[in-house]
Amino acid sequence: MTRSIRVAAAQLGPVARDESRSSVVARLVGLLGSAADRGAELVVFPELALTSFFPRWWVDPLSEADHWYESEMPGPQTRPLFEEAARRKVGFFLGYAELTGDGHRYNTAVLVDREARIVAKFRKVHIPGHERFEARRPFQHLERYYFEPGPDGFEVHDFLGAKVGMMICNDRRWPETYRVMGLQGVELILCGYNTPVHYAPDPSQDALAGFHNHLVMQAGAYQNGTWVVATAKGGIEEGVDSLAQSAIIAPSGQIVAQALTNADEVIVADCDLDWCDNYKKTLFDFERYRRPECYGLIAAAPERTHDERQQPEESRSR
Ligand code: ING
Repeated sequence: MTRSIRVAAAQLGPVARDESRSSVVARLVGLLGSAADRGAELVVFPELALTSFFPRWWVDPLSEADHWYESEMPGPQTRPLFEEAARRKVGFFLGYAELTGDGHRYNTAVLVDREARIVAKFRKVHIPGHERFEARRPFQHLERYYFEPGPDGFEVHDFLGAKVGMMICNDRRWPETYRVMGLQGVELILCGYNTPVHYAPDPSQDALAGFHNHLVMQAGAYQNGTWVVATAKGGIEEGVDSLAQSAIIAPSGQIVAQALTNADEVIVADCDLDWCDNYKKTLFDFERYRRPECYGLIAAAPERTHDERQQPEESRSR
């Protein structure tokens, strides 16, 4: 009897700046219903799924951005999604901007089980973009102004009979993301992203946005013997062309399902979890083949010279 889980990526098209939470939640409920109708047990929504990608705009003082964040999850406006998920017995991954009671701001995702209980929370580790307004950019990417880096790293959870991990957007570009979860036996990594096609620091990368998106996730999946389900908020959102291309990727690195549009769209695949061992127990048998004694540089703090190298520093508080 193979261990299999039917997973959906519920891609969002653009969310307008003035679109209400309840309007967006209605879209999420509709997508979850379609996924459930197709037998999905788990639905993956995008990063910052409840609002327009607000880091494209500068506001000062920062408190003027508070309305983009959730201070409770679920709250009155997101509860309908939790209720529908419980009614349909479907788990989900939801990305949103989190404002904690003690004033911390994170780019966050929650993992919610089939009874609509939050079983895990992940806070984005790699925060891309810049800290202050940069006039020369056609649009801003101020994630480093709006979010602190997540302090907890990458965890793997026993969920729906699988070992499930989470990452958000830029995290998917860093090989360490996958390997830290791979070393914990991850079999299914869930991801949401908002990726502008235009990359102001090097526009030559624009034409490669789709290639780079799938490249990093196919490599991460294969090199760690894990499934990856990655869901975009895509399309032209407030004038910014954002990559769609949501995908479900097998431990072989093959793309088994991919979104065809830049709009709201559900894709579904049966993820055979036993397929992971085809790679974990052969090529990537970490116990047998890894050489961690040769990898110290990877976790060393950059400013350490060779003879000063010590244990990796604690993650810096902001
Ligand atoms: N977005 C981007 C990402 O890593 C980015 C940052 C934008 C990278 C454009 C490259 C090009 O996909 C987020 N939200 O991390």
